[in-house]
Amino acid sequence: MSILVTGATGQIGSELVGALRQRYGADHVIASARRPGNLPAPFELLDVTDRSTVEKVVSQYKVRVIYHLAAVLSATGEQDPQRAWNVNVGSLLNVLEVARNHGVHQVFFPSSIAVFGPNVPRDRTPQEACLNPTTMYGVTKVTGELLCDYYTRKYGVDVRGLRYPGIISSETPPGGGTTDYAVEIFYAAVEKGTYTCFLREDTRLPMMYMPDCLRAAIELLEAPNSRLRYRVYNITAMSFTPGEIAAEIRKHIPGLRVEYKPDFRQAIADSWPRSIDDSPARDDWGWKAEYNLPQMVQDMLARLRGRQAKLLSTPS
Ligand code: AKB
Repeated sequence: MSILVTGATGQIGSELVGALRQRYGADHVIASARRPGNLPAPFELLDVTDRSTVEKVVSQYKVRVIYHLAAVLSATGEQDPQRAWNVNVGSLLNVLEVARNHGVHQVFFPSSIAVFGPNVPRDRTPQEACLNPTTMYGVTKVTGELLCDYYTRKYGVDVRGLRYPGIISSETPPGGGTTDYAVEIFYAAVEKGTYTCFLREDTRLPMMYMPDCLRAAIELLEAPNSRLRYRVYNITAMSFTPGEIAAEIRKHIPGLRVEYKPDFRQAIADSWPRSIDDSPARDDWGWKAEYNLPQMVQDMLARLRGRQAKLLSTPS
C-alpha cells in the first residue's frame, strides 16, 4: 500500500513527505511534483493536470491514499484566474477520478480560509458560515469542497479536507499567497533587519505553524469516519496582525524595522476571516493546535538562525 503526495516540493508538501515517511515508512510514501526537487526517492515527476500521468503513477505504486497538495495560491490566482481554475479544479477532478477508478481509499484536500467571503462574521467565523468568496482561489476551493463531498457520497471515495489558515514554515517558503508575509518577515529579519510588508499593519488573519499543519492532516485522515460530521473542517491555531508578529520578533531582534506598503493583496486579506471557530474539528476528531504566536516565533528564529550559522561555518 502506498501514499502519494502531489505538490511535494511546495511549502506543505516538502515537509509532509518527511512526516509521512517517518510515520508509515519511507518506501511507502511517493513524492511527486511537476519539477524535480531535492526530495529523496521514491519521487515521480507528475503534472497533475494530465490525468493519464496520475493514473500511471497510482497504478504503478498501488496507491491507496493521496495527499493532493498541488495548487495555485490566492495572490497568483488573482493574477491569472484561468490558470488557478485549471490547476486547482482540473487537478482535483483528475485525482478524484483516478481515485474512484483505481482503488484509492482516501484523498486529502487542502482547502483554505479563502472559501469565506466578506459577508460572513469575520471574527470566529463558524464552520457553517456561507461560502461566497470574492477571489478565484476561493472559488476553486469552494468548488473543491463540493467535489470532495460529491465523490464521497456518489462513489464512496473517502475524501477529507482542512480549511487551512496561513501556514508559517522554516523549510520551504510559500509562493503566491496572501499570508506569505508572515514567512517573509522572518527571513528579512534574520538576513537584513528590515522588511517591507505588503499588508497594512493592522490586518488580522488566522495562521498556523507547520508542525500543527502536518499533524492536523495526518490526524484527520486517521480519524474514524463515524466521528466526522463534515468532509472539510475549519481549523486554526492563532490570529495576528503584521504589527503584532513584528513586535513578537522584536523581542528577539530588537532592531527589526518594518515598513507597510499595502498592494493588491490587501483587498484579498480584507475579504477573509480575522479568526476562525474550529470547535467542530475539536469536538469530532480531537483537533488542538500546539503552537501559539510566541512559541512559533521562537522556534522559527531558532531554526533560521541555526541554518544561517551552519551556512556561515561551511567552507565554500
Ligand atoms: C494564501 O494566502 O493564498 C494561502 C491560504 C490562506 O490559503 N496561504
